[in-house]
Parts: sequence; structure tokens; C-alpha cells
Amino acid sequence: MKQLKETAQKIKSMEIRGAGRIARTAAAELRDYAGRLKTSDLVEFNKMMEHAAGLLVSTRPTAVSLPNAVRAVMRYEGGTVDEAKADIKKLAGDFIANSENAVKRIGEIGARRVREGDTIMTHCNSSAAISIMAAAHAQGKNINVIATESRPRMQGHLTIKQLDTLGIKTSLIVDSAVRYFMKDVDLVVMGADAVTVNGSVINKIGTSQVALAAHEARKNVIIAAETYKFSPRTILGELVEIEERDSSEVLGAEKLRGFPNVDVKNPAFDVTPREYIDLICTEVGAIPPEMAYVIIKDHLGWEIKEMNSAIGNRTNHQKH
Ligand code: RI2
Repeated sequence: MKQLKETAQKIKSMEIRGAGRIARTAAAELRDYAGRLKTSDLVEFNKMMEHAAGLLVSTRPTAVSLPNAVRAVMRYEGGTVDEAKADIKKLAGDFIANSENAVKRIGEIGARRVREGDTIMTHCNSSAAISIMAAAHAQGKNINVIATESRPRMQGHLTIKQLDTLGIKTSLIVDSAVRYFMKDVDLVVMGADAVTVNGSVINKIGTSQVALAAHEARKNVIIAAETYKFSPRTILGELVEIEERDSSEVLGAEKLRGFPNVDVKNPAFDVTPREYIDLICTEVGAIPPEMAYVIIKDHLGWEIKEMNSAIGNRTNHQKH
């Protein structure tokens, strides 16, 4: 229980972050948690697994990869605890391996859209988006990247570090300079925390502004997203919850106390309408956002059937 809670806390505090990484971490934690359970009573075991699944899902509400990963593992079967544990181990292992392969495959597919000499703008820190830049660079294409800081958590600093290690020439800009630099950009490549059935993309706050500026300047926007970031629940009309994080990420509590009439708003994500997105690059191909339904149906069809099961019943703050 202690390790489960620690993992959940690390995801919540963003010590472990990134939609793909939190999904893989949750799958691994469920596997390890199951392995540590001592009971031989299957009913009790199932109950404890459901509790663990609920705890992990509740840590970050927006990234659909997280409940998708948890449900992929929670499909386990078995007539005994040992059989259930073995199935959980297999399902978690499959999810993690598929997820890692997906990021690599997205890089290979997406890199075809990158031309020699391109300047790519990116926002936040997406391993799927960076996979595209890394693959293009590895193919010998001479590319430049413009990376935003991505306030308030400054994930852009992670991006410039990774790109620097890869040897990719990168400029770091403040978020408000996006439109100023858009004239120099050939292609925008960003990640996703969730993709809805109508092809809208939920990603780090500011993504929709980058996409809007790109749209105005007639620059293509590619979203790099594994199929498990598509939201089957949106087929049932559910909306994706936008995580509102603590005000202290923006302004320290002490400073804020000095302004009794001021509050801080800190939504972590925003919604980019499909009109501003040219392609969503998944591991099964680069698709127009209008095809999101097909991805959900073909790759998450089992989820649609199981959707009325209990996991993931959350109260929402703000929905889009
Ligand atoms: P990958 C991140 O969320 C960012 O919004 C990023 O674009 C998205 O996850 C996808 O990341 P956060 O955890 O899965 O920083 O592509 O809030 O790495």
C-alpha cells in the first residue's frame, strides 16, 4: 500500500509526468501491487485491485492515457489469485511494450512529414512529439526547433535538454512569443493528453494558442498521440475534465495573501478544435482528426463495451 500511495503521489505532484509515462507507470504499479498482495481470497484480491486502480486514475484527471492503461490491466481474468496475478503481469507488460513501441513508430511515421531545413515549433514536453524530431534528425535532416517555456511548470526546459542531448539546434522562447516567431516556422509538432471522438485535442495549456497562431499563418499542425490517448468515453457524450492545478504553481501563497482581491487560475490543459489540426500522428498511421472515431472503434473497442464498469467515476471541475 505504501508504494502504491507513493507512486500515486509522484504522478499527482508531477514528479512522474507526461501522458505516456504516467500511463506506463500506472500499469507497472498495478502489476507490482498485485504481486505484493498476500491474500489468496480472489474476492478480496479483486477489491484491493479495484481500490488501487481507482487511486491511480484519480491522480490526474485529464490524460486519458491513464484510465486507458488502468483499464487495459484491469481486464485481467483468472479463477485463482495466482492466475489473476499472472494475467495482470502479462497485460501490464503488453501495455508497456506497446506504448514504448508506439512512441518509436510515431517518430518514424511523423518524420516523413519533416523536410530538410524545417523549423519546427513545439510546446511543453511530449515524448511522442520529440520522437518525430529525433527520427527526422537521425535521418540526417537538418532541422531547427523552437521550444516554448510552457509556464507554469516549465516543461520546455525538459524539451530543450532532450533536444540538446540529441544534437538538435533549438531556440527557447517565452510562451507569449509564439505568434512573433510563427513566421519562421514550417511545421508545428505537439503532443496530446487526450483526443476526443470529434478530433479535438486536449494538451498542455497554451496548445490551442499555438495552433491558432499556426492556423493564421497557414502552417501545418501535427499532433503526436498514441492510440491509447484517444478517449472512448467521449463516444458516450462524456467530456474530458480539465485539471485545475494549485495556484502556488503560478504565484507563491505568501505573495498571493498580499492581494486580497486577486485569485489565480491555473488550468493545466486546453482544447484545440480539430479545425486547427492537420494530422494526428499515431502508431497506426497519420490520420486527419475527423477519423478519431475510427481509432477509438478499432483500437479501443473493448473499452466501449466495458465503459459502464465502475473505474473512473469522477466529479468534474470544468468540462469542455
Ligand atoms: P507524451 C504532458 O502533460 C504534456 O501536455 C504533453 O504534451 C503530454 O503530456 C503528452 O506527453 P503533463 O504531464 O505522452 O506535463 O507525449 O501535464 O510524453
